[in-house]
Amino acid sequence: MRHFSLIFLLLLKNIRIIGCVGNNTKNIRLLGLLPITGKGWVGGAAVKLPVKLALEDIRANGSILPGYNITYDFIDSQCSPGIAVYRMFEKFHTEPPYHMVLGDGCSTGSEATSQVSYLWNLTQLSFGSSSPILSDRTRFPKFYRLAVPDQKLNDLRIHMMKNLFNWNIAATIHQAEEFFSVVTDDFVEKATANNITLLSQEIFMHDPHTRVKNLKNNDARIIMTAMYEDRARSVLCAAYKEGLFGPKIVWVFVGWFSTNFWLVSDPLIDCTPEQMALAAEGAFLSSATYYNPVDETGVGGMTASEYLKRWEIHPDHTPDLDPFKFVLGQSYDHIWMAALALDCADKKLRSIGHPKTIGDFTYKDSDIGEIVFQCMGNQSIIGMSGRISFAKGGADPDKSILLQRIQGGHRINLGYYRQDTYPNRFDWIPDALKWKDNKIPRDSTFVIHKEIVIPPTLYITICVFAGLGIILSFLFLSFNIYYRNNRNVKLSSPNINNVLLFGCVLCYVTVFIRPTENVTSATCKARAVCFCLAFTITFSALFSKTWRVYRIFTNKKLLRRTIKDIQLFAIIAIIVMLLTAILIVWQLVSPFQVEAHELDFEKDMVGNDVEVRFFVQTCVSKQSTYFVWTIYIIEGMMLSFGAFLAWETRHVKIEALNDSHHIGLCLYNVVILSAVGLTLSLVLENQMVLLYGITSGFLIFGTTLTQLFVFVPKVHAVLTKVDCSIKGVTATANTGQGRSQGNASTFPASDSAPEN
Ligand code: ABU
Repeated sequence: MRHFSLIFLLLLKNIRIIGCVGNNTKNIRLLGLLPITGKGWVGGAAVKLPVKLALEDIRANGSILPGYNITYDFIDSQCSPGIAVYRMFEKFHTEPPYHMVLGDGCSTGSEATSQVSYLWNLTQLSFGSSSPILSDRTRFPKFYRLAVPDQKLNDLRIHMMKNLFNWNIAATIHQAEEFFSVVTDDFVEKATANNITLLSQEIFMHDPHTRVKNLKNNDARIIMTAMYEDRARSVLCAAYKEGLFGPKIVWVFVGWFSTNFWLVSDPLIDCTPEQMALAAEGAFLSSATYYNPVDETGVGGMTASEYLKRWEIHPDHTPDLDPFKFVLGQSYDHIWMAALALDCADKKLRSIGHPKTIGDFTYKDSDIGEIVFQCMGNQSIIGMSGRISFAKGGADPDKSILLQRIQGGHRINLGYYRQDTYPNRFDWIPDALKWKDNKIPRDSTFVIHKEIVIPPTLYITICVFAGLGIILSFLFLSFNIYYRNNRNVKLSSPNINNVLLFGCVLCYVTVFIRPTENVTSATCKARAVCFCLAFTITFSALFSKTWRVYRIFTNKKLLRRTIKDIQLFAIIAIIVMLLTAILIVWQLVSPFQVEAHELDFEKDMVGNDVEVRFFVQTCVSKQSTYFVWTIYIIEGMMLSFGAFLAWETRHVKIEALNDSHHIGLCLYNVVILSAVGLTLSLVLENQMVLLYGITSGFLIFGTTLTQLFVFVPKVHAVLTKVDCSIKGVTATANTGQGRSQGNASTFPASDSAPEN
């Protein structure tokens, strides 16, 4: 029984072979890998009709593969590497040998299948895969394609940025796939070589929202993308939500997405079609030319436009596949390329007297496989998608690049980047490009830096008050000099009061020196020195006089001894020299420099295209903290000590030291104003105008008050001719230490009055 079966099978086999030989027709078997369902690029179904038309034309031609019957079989690769490889293997193991693999339409599928198809000695030709890595002959030894690899689109993108629209800043975002990483790396390399600044390079796997947000935060305007169209939809939806769309934002996608890819319904997208349309409007698309731009007759005896008409009226044509119309030319052409390469191989085999013809090919025939591979590399045709040949034996065709833009909700052809010319040039389609309001978007927010200056009205007002203060100082100085022999003046140490007036004038002068606006290191030094010395001189004059009162009334011996002005001058000189020394060391160690300081919180937007950033010019010294705080501490200690002395002598009434009471008031005044001024200067550090206004106000107010406290009583006394008797002067001291115990004591003014 077993023998019977065997004989039966052998008979059957012989019958098939005989049958084949009998009608003298061998099959040339092509296996198509079409991504029809799945994710990524799923336009495989659109390839079927062009394949059918091409096979009809080749058969009708009669001179290609004569005596053979060309067949085309396909699998749905689902744009998935695993499924593509699995289904291809299945075909290899269950079907008679194929002569060529045609596909995949997806790069991910082509990458997986072409790494193994060559092991079956098969040449593989893809109509549509555009991943740059497929050009690598070491990884994909027998792979060809009709699609231009996406990195070649980068040349157009760079040309567009530099030469067409003068954009020098861009950002990138790509899907995490080797395909898209390589395209993006290529763009980054070319951009860097062309001095294009890259704001950020975003990568995402699934949800691009945070990456899109980052683009927005980086103020990206020109954004180069590399991704499949399902991810492009997610990106646009995220862009809509983030507000990263509109006439000022330029998205650049690849052109091989389906025609209205942004409107394709997608369960993963929660944006309405209207929102997607808004986000996509104005986006650019770059791709290889889909159809021969030259109106010439190609293979099949027709022009590209004739071919399209034929396709359109064909009974098998279904409009639902129109979004993938761009693949029609390449799909038609790749069948011709395959047939011509196999025809070439057949002729070659016959010419070299090979025992086998192409029809006898098995997967073990590496020599035939090599001949087919060589023949494919040598093909050159005028196809429906353009002139096709493979550059220098490489995997890729040379083609012009088409630039499109979504305008008014439609993809509009703008022009062609000619890579066949030297230098490469861009041929515009007249009047195709329409910018909103005829304005080319900027590559970044235009930033205007504006210096914050002290408003002239404020400055003039302050200067007027300071000027009046100076006049007042000079009036008091004149009074002091004129009435120097008047006892009221004489008894109040007029020389020390002159020093006080000098300090006051310096205080007023300080406010004339603006802390910002055209500052130089000299102005920085002048302001610091002026203010520091002004304060020190004024205060030390007050302090020294208070100290004298305190000394006299806390030391009985001194009652009969004169504390001379020279001693007070010595105190002033010591304090001033100490502060001067600190200032000198400060400027030697860490001199002032002028720095522009940008104020983050001070920004104005003009539209969303121009940003005005405000800055102030400030005096900066690296070690200023140490010196400033040393000065604060010294002045603070003196202020505290002075206030203490004034408090201790608050009940003293000495007509001989006739202004002691007022000096005390001045000290309190200085203490309070200094404390408030210091606090405000720390709080308002970055608010230059406010700080200038407040500190100047405090300075003018405090200085004027000091002058008035000291001089008004004297002027009043002199003008009203109050006799400053030196007899019967009463002095009352409350030291708080029980030294005078509040006792009143009298003393001869001539003993204690500090006459000069
Ligand atoms: N035919 C569209 C290209 C997509 C891809 O290479 O995967």
